[in-house]
Amino acid sequence: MSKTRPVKGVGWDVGAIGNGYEAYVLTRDFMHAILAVWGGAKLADVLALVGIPNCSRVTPSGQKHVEFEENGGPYTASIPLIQATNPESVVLLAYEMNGETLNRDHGFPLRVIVPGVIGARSVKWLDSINIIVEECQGFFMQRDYKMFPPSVDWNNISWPTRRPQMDFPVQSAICSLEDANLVKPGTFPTPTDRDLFDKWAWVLFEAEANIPQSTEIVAKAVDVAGNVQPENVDVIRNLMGILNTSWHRVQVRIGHSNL
Ligand SMILES: Nc1nc2c(c(=O)[nH]1)N[C@H]1C(S)=C(S)[C@@H](COP(=O)(O)O)O[C@H]1N2
Ligand SMILES: [Mo]
Repeated sequence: MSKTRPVKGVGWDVGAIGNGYEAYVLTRDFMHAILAVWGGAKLADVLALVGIPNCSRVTPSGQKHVEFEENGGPYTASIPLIQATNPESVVLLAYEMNGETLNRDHGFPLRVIVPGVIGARSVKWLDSINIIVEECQGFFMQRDYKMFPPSVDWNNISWPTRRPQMDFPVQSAICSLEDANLVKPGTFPTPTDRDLFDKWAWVLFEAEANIPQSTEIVAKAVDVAGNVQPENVDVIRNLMGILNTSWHRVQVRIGHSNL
């Protein structure tokens, strides 16, 4: 987003999209990391152990929230209790990543993983879990990670008018190419669904197409409901610079490598 007009916030590239990995240039080598496998205890099971059963919107505690607090710092987030206790939402208290003990950067000794929800709610270095009546009032829930329309700027922003961002819009990114990559003349992308489907993870597509000359490769996803990514960033520009789901474009230069 900052390429056309600066935004406040983190300088995201196609990173910040990892299921547990934020890589700034995504290449094939990073794919194992992007598709991280998390190990831990299901939050629903842990809550049941301390006497908090599954609930629905109409059960007395159904409007409550589960708040996660980091150890020794200000980072907090919350999710609805109905989501936390839903066995199908598989919210995890993770202590392993890719079969190994969680490392410090990813949240050792314990972190939350909320599948299908923006990474900002997956609190690392977890210290306590609180059942609270209202959504968490912490900074990162109420004053950050909210989506505003392009008309809102720092002069007219009103934070309470938007809910904390939780879900993701439809998104895609090109992993195995970088700008100015040399691609041999011959074959390259046309999407083929490789029957790889996981509700919570990135789905990897590979494609081959003939590219006779230097060109631009564009990735654009359509979900099962027909939701699409916007072609340009202007319609989704927002002062925080979040959720840039505009088409990912990569310039490809055709040439013969000396290798
Ligand atoms: N305690 C704590 N947890 C946190 C954060 C943080 O700053 N402090 N950042 C959040 C954000 S914004 C993201 S995107 C993810 C990143 O997790 P990762 O480093 O494992 O990719 O952690 C989340 N959990
Ligand atoms: Mo983030």
